Amino acid sequence: MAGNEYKADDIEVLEGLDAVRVRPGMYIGTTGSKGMHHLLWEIVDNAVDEVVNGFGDTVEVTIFEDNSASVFDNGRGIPVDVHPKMKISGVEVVFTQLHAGAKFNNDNYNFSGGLHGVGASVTNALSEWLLVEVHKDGKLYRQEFHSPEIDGKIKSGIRKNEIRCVKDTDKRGTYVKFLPDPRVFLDEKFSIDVISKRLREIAFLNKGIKIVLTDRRVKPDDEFRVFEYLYAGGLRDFVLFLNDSKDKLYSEPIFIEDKTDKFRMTLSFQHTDGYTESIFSYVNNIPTTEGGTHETGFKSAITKVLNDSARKKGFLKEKDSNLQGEDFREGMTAVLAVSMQNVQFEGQTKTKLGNVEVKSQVESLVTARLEEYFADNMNRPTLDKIIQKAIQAAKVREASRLAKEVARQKNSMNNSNLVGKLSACTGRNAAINELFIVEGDSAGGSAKQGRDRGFQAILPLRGKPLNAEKKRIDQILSNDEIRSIISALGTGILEDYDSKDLKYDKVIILADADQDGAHIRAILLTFFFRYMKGLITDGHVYVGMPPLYKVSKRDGVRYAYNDEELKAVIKETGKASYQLQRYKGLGEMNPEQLWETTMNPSNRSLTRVGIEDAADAEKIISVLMGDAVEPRKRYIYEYADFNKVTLFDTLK
Ligand code: 1YM
Repeated sequence: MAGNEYKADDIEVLEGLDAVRVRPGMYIGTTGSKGMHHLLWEIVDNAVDEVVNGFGDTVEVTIFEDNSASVFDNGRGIPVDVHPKMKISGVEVVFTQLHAGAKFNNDNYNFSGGLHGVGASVTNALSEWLLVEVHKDGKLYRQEFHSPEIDGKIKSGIRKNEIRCVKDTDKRGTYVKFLPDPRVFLDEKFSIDVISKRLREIAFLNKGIKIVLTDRRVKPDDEFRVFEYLYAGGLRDFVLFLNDSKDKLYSEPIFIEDKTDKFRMTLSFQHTDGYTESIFSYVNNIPTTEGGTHETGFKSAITKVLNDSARKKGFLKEKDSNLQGEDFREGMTAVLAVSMQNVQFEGQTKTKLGNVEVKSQVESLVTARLEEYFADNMNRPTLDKIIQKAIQAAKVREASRLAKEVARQKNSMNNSNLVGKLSACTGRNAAINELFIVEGDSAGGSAKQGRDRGFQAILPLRGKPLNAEKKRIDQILSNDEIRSIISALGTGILEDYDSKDLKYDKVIILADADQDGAHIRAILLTFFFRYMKGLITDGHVYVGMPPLYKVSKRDGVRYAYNDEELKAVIKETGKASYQLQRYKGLGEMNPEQLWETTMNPSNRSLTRVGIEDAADAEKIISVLMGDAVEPRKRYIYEYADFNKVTLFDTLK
């Protein structure tokens, strides 16, 4: 360090506000847009504090053409008298001393004091100029600050003049106007979107206060843009606002407000018929986007209260297990705000409340007030709707768990008893193997005996499978018929569907040629369409066509698959006598006949099922197989009778 030794004199001692300019990041995070807006929030916070504490009722914010901003509140006005120790005005203390704030005592809690704010002095330090006007006791006082460059160095936020009374006034309150220093923030400009959003949020969080925002940066002859926010309902209005475009489960948001001496909590929530959970939480008006102990307390309280109610009201029986918190929160929009002292922020972005005691505070407040709310019979319909929705959510949750389990087990399902019904084929070549899904046990028996067991497997269906269009996934997946189909095919379902694991090249539906058979076909096709679409789009699904008639003559037997064929066969017979049998179902055929007419690849007639237009198929399925009766009637009336309607295009 030769010739470069430090002396005490070289050590620069940065006084007060100059330190802010050297390391602005330490005080406002960035010198970008966010940091510049922070200057405004410091002043807004002081104004809002004053109004929230009951002095005055209005905060006015104005953005000017030169990117300066002003804030006015009609409260008491910052003290203008000389501070006994500092020998400067109260205003000067507030704007030049880091972390200056009002003194707090037990009668005078200020929840936000010194918590989020770094203080109005930081705004002054990073402004080119700042003006304060205090309307107090009939007088208007004014003091100005600026940051001039002196001897090549910027002096930050020094006073331009002592505070002085400039005239009489009949107003009350504090007006602060400042210009963010372009030497710090370069070309950054105030964003009316950012500011209006935050001011609206503050208005929601502090019911009854009026906030007026004016943007004066408009072309000369335009009207200024003015926004006014005042919410008598506070968080209740916030929730209604958030749910505005949604379908609500009940019209009146639940609203809870409570305070102990050092802790205040406000909560409002309302369920929509959607599935997303949106919880917004705040501490001292600051968003806690990462959540924290207040949210945890809120969540455990509603889970407990609603589970207890569900049991008490008989929605949950003794043997039923509790619903989970996420079930109760499905579709819920909630806003939770707490005000407290000594806040500890944690998390990646320091937006998570860390104070452990808050969990139990919120939990017991919410529990007590919610129990009270739901004890009122007037609120019973709301309670019922919330619980019913949660029960539904739990079923869906259980169903997706099941679906995943089915998918996971898809390869090991061979061993499960479900496949007991399946008569597997002996060959292992998936490229030629065929699975016949056969309506009824007796036809299944014939098919089993008549088949070529080398490549043909038989799965008899006992009853009708569930209609995938009408039942929830959990019901569908607990249906035996459906489960045996899934396990026989091996592919898994839905997002787990994997064509690589398909064990058959052809999946052939064999049902009777009557109304019931048509219904079973439609149900199976609907299931494949909803749960294994690839099976259809890849052309693996076929409909088997059993004959409708058997014509026995002396020289042998002929089969006819429809009325036209029957006519032709009878014509061929000429004058010879014949015996005609009309099959009423597959079960009337013996194994040999079934093989000959329907299963033998060289004689049979199969119809391949395809989808020409998926969206169209979607629509048709939901109309034909769904719940709504009217559209189905209309469709059938317009197009065909149900039996003949082709659910899908059939590709020969
Ligand atoms: C446009 C910004 O700063 N309003 C404001 C600030 C104060 C008071 C009133 C106030 C507070 C108290 C007593 C008190 C502040 N005063 C101080 C300090 N609007 C704006 N309105 N009298 C007036 O809290 O006891 C800090 S902020 F420290 F001087 F008391």
